[in-house]
Amino acid sequence: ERSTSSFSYSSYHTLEEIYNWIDSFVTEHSDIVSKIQIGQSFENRSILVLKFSTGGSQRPAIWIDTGIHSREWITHATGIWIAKKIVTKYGKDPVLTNILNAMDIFMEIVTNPDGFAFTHSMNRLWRKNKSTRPGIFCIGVDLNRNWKTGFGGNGSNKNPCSETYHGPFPQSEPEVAAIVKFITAHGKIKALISIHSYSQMLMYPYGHTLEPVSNQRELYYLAREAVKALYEAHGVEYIYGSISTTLYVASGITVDWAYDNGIKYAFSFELRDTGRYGFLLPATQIVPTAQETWMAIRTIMEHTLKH
Ligand code: ING
Ligand code: ZN
Repeated sequence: ERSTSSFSYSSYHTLEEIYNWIDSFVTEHSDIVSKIQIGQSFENRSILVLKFSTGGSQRPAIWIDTGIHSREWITHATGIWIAKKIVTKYGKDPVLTNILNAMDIFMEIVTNPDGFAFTHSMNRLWRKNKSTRPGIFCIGVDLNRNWKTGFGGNGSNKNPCSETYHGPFPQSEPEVAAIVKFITAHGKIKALISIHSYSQMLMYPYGHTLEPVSNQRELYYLAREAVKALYEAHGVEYIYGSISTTLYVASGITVDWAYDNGIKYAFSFELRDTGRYGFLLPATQIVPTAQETWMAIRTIMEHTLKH
């Protein structure tokens, strides 16, 4: 793939295709996008982040990650479409333009590259990463149970064979440690959006406890606004609320860590659908899913900019 003009935004792609697209994309939009390698996966693949910036030095920023669970293919595809949307609409969409004139946006499209490669080669429904440890016969840690906040608590599993295995210690996995290091060093991430599928939900912390966060009312009203904007795109209904009260208790998750590390706008999406196709969402739904998700993310970004 030498240019993004031949890339299909309405198809699912392999890791190699996505990494080639990233290289073409940053070359074609070098005025606004750059590529940062924040680390390496367990199997030594590059962990890449796209940085969207219109200047300044280390502006406050918004973080978006997709694909932390490798089988959730709609999330990578949505991230790619949104990246393209951002470069296309800067200078045209006044809301996005205001955001990018004051803040940077970071996007990690393939947050679990080893797992993603495995979903193409061996097991389409692989969720965890691919780490192995001496004396442990099952493979992989759930990267959405490996964060320090609430590590090892309810809704995570100490059995390495479990789909929600939390790993041997907090941030044991290079894919998680790389993000922790990057976000901590940056120091000015104001919003974090971690994208999963499926179930059609928009949620905020906490996951590890039923206790409400200090700005829970603000997050509730912002989620309502974002879900309304999403609905207006294609009439798809999302439910919203805290993770623990809306979905289930889950510990050691990305957004709880983000929140307790000063990122007061921390959200997690569960994209389409509600189970008809589940993780195997037809590619015909990529663009509509991305369009509606973008409207919700834009709402969250706009609020973050104003506060
Ligand atoms: N479900 C998520 C999981 O990790 C989730 C639900 C999302 C929990 C965000 C906590 C935070 O169990 C899927 N489908 O991955
Ligand atoms: Zn997930």
